[in-house]
Amino acid sequence: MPETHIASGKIREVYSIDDERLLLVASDRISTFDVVLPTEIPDKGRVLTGLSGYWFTVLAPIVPNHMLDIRDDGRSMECRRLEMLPIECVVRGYLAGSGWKDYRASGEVCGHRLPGGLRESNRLPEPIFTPATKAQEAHDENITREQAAELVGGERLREVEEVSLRLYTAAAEHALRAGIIIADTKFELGLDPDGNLVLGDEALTPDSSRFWPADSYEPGRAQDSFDKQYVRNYCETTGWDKTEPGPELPAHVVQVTRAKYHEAFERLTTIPFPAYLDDPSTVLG
Ligand code: Q0N
Repeated sequence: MPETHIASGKIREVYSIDDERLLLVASDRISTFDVVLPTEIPDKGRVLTGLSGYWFTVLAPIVPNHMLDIRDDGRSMECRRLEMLPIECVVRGYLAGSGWKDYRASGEVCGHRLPGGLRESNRLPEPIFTPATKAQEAHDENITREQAAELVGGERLREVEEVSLRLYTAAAEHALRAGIIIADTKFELGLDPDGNLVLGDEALTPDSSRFWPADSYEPGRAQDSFDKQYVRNYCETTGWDKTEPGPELPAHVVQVTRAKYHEAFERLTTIPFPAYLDDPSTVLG
């Protein structure tokens, strides 16, 4: 069955299986400061595919998803082909990244007026839906509800917002019990042939979300990344100017980072990672 390559992301590849199905393949590549590094992190793609599969399984009562199966390699997910909506569905539970920047400049994030006096990384009074455009190469751009409604329609937008907030809230509660703060996350939703809303892409991985270690959480500063902090700290010691090409990573940085991915998988799923490698369908419930 010759699958044809149809798209590449920085980290993942998309193949066509047939008219109804796609194959999403997660590589072991890692990016930092928006640059893909020349050194891979072994198992990273398997961890992210397994985590996505786990979340799709536990969150299926909230919304159906595109997952059909995870292949025996543990890094490839067979998916239903959807008609993807032209917005990124971002949910923020904490003030970080462009949300913090926008709040500092205007007191608002994507049209949500927030209380005064919030500090960087503070938890928000309640999670907010902050849609963004899908930029091809450049950074996704935050848009207002009104702009998002022009892209998907007002009624669909209300459905997408409610589903996104319920997904984030359920996942963030689960993760916090495992000692991981999911500060924010990005969902991609699509429509099946009957027009039903379906969750696609990867979901609630450290590449599509900000994962912070709960035990060192301290508002008033930027937080450490659960998975990439050791890589970032190493990169800062090299004098790298954060343009292509990035630095090679030494073996100790690879090993510490690989262990962080294993740890995130095991804390969130309570499944030993070797058991996933032995049989990836263990995350499918
Ligand atoms: C699709 N993207 C953008 C992989 C993900 N279920 C689907 N049906 C139709 N199209 C897509 C999906 C999904 N998922 C979504 N590309 C195709 C996100 N990509 C970026 C590269 O890595």
